Amino acid sequence: MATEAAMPTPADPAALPAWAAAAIAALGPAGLQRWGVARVEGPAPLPGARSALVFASGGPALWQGFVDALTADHARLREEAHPLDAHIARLLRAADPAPPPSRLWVRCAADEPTFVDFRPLAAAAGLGWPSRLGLLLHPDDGPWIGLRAACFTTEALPPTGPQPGPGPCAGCPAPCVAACPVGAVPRADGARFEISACAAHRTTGGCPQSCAARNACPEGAPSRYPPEAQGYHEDRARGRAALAARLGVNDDLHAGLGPPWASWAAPARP
Ligand code: B12
Ligand code: SF4
Ligand code: SF4
Repeated sequence: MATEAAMPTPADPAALPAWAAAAIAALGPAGLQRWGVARVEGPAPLPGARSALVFASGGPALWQGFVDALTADHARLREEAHPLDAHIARLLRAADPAPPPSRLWVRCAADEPTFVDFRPLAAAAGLGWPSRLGLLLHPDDGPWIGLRAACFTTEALPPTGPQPGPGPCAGCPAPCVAACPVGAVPRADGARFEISACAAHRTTGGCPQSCAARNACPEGAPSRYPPEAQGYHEDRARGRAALAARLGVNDDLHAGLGPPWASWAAPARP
């Protein structure tokens, strides 16, 4: 799938079809408040797709809504293998309950059967810049943005991206480099994040609760996820257990379910 973004235009839901404006209005208050439109060219998960409306969560709002939902209904934690992904799937279904064949929602989730490489797509939709950390940096949320879903549509929607200029890494003293204990974040401009160094460290117990390099980035500091959310994302098994204990949920059905550590040990590089 090739994507191409036009010059930046103001992100105005009123310029979009009613279903898209309604989805933006419904998802924003739930913490999926960052969105943008990328032009799609070439193969895509939906044949004939011309645009993708991309949704992301900025800062801790999505996590807070998720915890509120679990607090109201403990079964959502106990019975779901991937409760945050299931929470987002519910939000998307409510926002667009009966999509016609001309549009297809693809989630960025552990249990999503359709793979989309979300970082380039989100960058094309104007949701941020590439960074030394390997993560997309949002203008307000910095690295504290989670890419959650894209709705591919055969309609040609007005594109919103990309962000102008090189982004915040240009000229930054790069505290992220020194913060990483194993040198996974490259000092050299343009070099790739060393996922294998990070993976080797983590598979032997390093950085169990949070990524020091991500936390050292000054961009979007007020949007940093709370420690509980960082723990859940970094080590699902431990983070999930901590969440269940705090909420008083019996987590016997999926205890020990964690991230796919094998993919850290042997990252799928082309
Ligand atoms: C597999 C995966 C991993 C693997 C990495 C394997 C690998 N090959 O690198 C592991 C498990 C190690 C991992 C770790 C993490 N991940 Co991860 N991961 C993914 C996943 C599921 C697919 C990525 C992928 O394999 N793409 C395909 C391969 C071919 O791409 P690639 O070789 O890495 O890179 C190509 C392009 O993507 C491009 N590119 C690479 N990096 C970037 C960055 C930007 C900004 C752009 C524009 C382009 C670009 O260059 C390459 C050209 O071929 C995505 C979700 C998704 N579906 O996109 C999340 C995702 C990338 N991960 C994410 C995060 C947050 C993390 C972690 C911080 C862990 C965590 N707490 O969640 C760490 C940090 C990794 C780091 N600093 O880079 C977020 C990033 C959000 C953001 N702001 O950018 C994503 C988008 C998930 C999400 N829901 O938001 N991840
Ligand atoms: S600390 Fe600076 S160099 Fe590192 S990712 Fe953040 S903005 Fe980029
Ligand atoms: S998780 Fe740890 S090893 Fe990996 S990039 Fe972050 S600080 Fe470095």
